[in-house]
Amino acid sequence: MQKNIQLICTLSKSKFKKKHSKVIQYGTAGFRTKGEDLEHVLFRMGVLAVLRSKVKKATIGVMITASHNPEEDNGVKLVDPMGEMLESSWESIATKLANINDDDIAAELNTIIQQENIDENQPANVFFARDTRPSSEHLASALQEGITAAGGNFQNFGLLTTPQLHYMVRCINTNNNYGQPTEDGYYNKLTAAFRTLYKQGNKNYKASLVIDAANGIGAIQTKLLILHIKDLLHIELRNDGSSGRLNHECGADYVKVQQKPPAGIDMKPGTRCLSYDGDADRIVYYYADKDNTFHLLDGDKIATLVAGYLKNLMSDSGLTLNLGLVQTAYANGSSTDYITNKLQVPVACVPTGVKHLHHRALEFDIGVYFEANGHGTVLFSDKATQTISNATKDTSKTEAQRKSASCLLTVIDLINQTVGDAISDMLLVELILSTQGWDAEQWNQAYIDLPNRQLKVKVKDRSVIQTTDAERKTTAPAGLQEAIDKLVSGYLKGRSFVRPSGTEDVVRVYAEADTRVNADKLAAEVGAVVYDLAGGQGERPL
Ligand code: G16
Repeated sequence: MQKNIQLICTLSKSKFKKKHSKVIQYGTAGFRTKGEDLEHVLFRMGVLAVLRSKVKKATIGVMITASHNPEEDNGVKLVDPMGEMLESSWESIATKLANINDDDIAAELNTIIQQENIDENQPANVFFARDTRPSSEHLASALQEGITAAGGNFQNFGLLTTPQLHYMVRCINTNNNYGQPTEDGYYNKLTAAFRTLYKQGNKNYKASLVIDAANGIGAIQTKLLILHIKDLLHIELRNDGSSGRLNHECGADYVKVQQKPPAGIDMKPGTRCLSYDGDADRIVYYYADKDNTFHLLDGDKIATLVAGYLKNLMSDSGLTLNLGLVQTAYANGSSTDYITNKLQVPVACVPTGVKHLHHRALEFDIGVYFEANGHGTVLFSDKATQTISNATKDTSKTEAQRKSASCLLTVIDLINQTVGDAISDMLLVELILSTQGWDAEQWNQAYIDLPNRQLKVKVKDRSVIQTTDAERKTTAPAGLQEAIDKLVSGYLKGRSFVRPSGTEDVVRVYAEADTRVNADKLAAEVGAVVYDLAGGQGERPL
């Protein structure tokens, strides 16, 4: 390894020199910034992935993407052996390594090796993939050189969605028990489960969809999906990357935040439409009713649909597993009421970031987690999977109960349990709607969202905003929380919170209230307070 470190140092001072002094943090979803500022970070993350692989004695994943961010941004995140996000204690290691001067690399690598007790002779293996951003291919080369310089083996999967890369990592580290680590393996697993359970022409359910692929990798991958299910589901692809820019006026984030359809989709009343984000790990649905009014079915609506379905299947199977749902502060107040009071499923609230939701969902036998922005999945504990599997063969159960248990067991195969996955989530939603025989309107009727608004406020240094209570309250700057409380108290059903983004250089503001006008007004007022107390820059929200 010492020879490798020498080579890494040489390359760090020549080909992969740090060309700027900006500090880049391993944030909500890895490193994210302008693509042009990331070359040295990718090289160093190649090296770090090799070290992580040696520590875990397993294949580590690296995904090059900035997901919902604009096309000129890029990013990188490491994926741990079971396809989960990098362990949080390594985030600071990654941040330090990404930011130190070129001359300090050798010393820092030796520190990591010592502190983490790394066996330098342990072989290392890294899986990596990238999204369709113009900068991604070059950054993938830098990553590959980092892996090679550190003496690691690798497999470059080229263009994949983020959740597909997570899936590949889990497959290889479970000796293919989770599935085959190939694109075909992924599609075969998901679509076989879908084919078994899907009810094509049931009641009001129509087997056709329009997908906004955000001009990203989701388009390429959905074309492959279509090859597997074209006899079951008619899919029309929009924003497929042939002309528009990635995430520009399209994609899940745009639709969720703007609460309107993306460019490129001419909504016809009743047609189910959906948007992925740039790397297809998020999904939101929407439709226009007969009066052409736009209705959004976001992550909260997907979570409630899924939790209700799983709860029914468990009850029909005669199983009493501990089912729970995890949300963040962005969850609409009506969704939390509905889950708690109508579905009677316990709800937990955690800070933004899939890693937090995933972690909390592991505490349930079956943990459904979704961010309102459409990022989520379902986790089945080993105990739950075994109990369900036993129930399919349990002769003390009725045939109907065994059949429901088999259905539940098949559903597990449809779900990418490593992380939120737009393609897998879409198949799950379609399966549930087809089983219920519902159109989008019937799905939407479960509860009515409180009007809500999200804003971004640019400030000098977003780290001045400190939060607590799963980001529902601020502790700094002084006076901010009191000011928010005072504003909120003036609105019926008012609720608002602010938090620094972990993926963009902004402070996010969320507000909900009894009417659209009030939600918009509250958001603007809270945004203005943030601007005044936290060093706002540019345009003041009010
Ligand atoms: C990422 C994270 C999500 C998070 C989102 C916004 O999404 O994976 O968990 O909700 O960023 O985070 P923030 O508000 O901190 O900027 P994606 O789809 O961009 O990877």
